[in-house]
Amino acid sequence: MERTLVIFKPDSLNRGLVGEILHRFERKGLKLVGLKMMHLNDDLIGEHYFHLKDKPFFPHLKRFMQSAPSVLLVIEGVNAITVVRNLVGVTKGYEAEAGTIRGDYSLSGQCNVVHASDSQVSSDIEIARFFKDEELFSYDKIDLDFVYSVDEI
Ligand code: FUP
Repeated sequence: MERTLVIFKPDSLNRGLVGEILHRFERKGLKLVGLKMMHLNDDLIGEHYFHLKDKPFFPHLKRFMQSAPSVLLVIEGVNAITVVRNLVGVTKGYEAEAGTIRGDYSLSGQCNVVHASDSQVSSDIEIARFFKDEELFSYDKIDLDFVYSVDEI
């Protein structure tokens, strides 16, 4: 099983999309193991978007990400990192395929509703950045035998 970090960005909260998008992850069969609301302070934004800190759009991105709280999730499943990235779609909402979250809910390269970890290395770092161990839950989800075949888990 893999775990991956998802952030519902301030546009999701302002547009009232959190429940609808969370429902998509649940309907897919993925397991929710962490959930909280946070305001992302300067340090967290600086770390999370370190790879973009020299881009001209970084100040706008930071202002946007601090314009409202975010809702953060940790999601678990077989191949969860790839599965969630595929559900989310490519970065720019206006390029994302219809049927993906960004493709269905975003028209913007910045206000693209959600973030999802892009690799095992990133997900490990991002989960540790935003969640304490005691904020993550291990439990038996009762539909497991119908979400995966026995040889898949
Ligand atoms: P992703 O992994 O799809 O979230 O994409 P990136 O890490 O490349 O970008 C992170 C965030 O930077 C995007 F979600 C939105 C923001 N961004 C902009 O604001 N403008 C751009 O041109 C590209 C990215």
